[in-house]
Amino acid sequence: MNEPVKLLTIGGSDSGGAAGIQADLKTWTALGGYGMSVLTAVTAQNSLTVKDVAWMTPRFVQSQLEAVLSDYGAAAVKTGFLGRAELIISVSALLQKYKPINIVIDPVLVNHRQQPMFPDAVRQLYFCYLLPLADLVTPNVTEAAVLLNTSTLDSHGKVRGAAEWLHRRGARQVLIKGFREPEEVVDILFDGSTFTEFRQPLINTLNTHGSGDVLSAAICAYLARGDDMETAVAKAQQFTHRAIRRAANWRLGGGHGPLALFSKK
Ligand code: PXL
Repeated sequence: MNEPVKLLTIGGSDSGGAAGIQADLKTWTALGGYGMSVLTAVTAQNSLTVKDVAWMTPRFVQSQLEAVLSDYGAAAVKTGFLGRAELIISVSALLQKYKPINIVIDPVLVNHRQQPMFPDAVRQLYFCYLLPLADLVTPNVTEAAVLLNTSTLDSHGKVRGAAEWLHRRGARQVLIKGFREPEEVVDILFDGSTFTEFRQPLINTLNTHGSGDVLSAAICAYLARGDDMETAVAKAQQFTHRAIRRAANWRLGGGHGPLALFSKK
């Protein structure tokens, strides 16, 4: 029997089902993986706004991680919604204890309207506790700017500089997602010596809620299946692009809707 690869997301629930652990678990199901989830928070959220957040305690996050990693283990792990200092420290401690391979750190710092969601201390803790554990860190352009505490990254040169900086702060590889050009969206990968650009045509739609989560989750799944980083990013970008295209005309809520992660049979 062909066993599925085991994949673990550490992040928040999106009650609207577009982002967060719901995006990760649906992506992994679509790709044939076995998804597990450690919840850091539950959000009350829809296509318009994040209305409320209930945080798990650090002890309970650790307890979930112990349960999963001491038994199932994981072929790849992704972190997402970690907007509290003590949760970042707890997650880092457990990742150092169990040392799973293929750690993807998706530094969720802004909402889908690109507004910062957490206090500044969170940004700094990413450097001390999470970037040194990351096989890949996957900020979007806005999150990379927040991490660097700078204003917009509005040129290829600035994005490349940000990627080098994040690499120097401990991430093995860096993918800066979603640089907008007039006709294309570019994701830029830096492996410590070489930059690789991944391009897709820009799709004119509001329905991109969760697209960053889907991309990083898909990378995680392909890495777990044994692809090298460049191949994993290329396949994941294609998967995400198709999912945006399929849902481009959906109108599920009044604002930014989700992606269509499953193709109709
Ligand atoms: O898309 C990033 C993200 C991830 N996880 C949760 C979120 C968001 C954005 O709002 O709420 C739970």
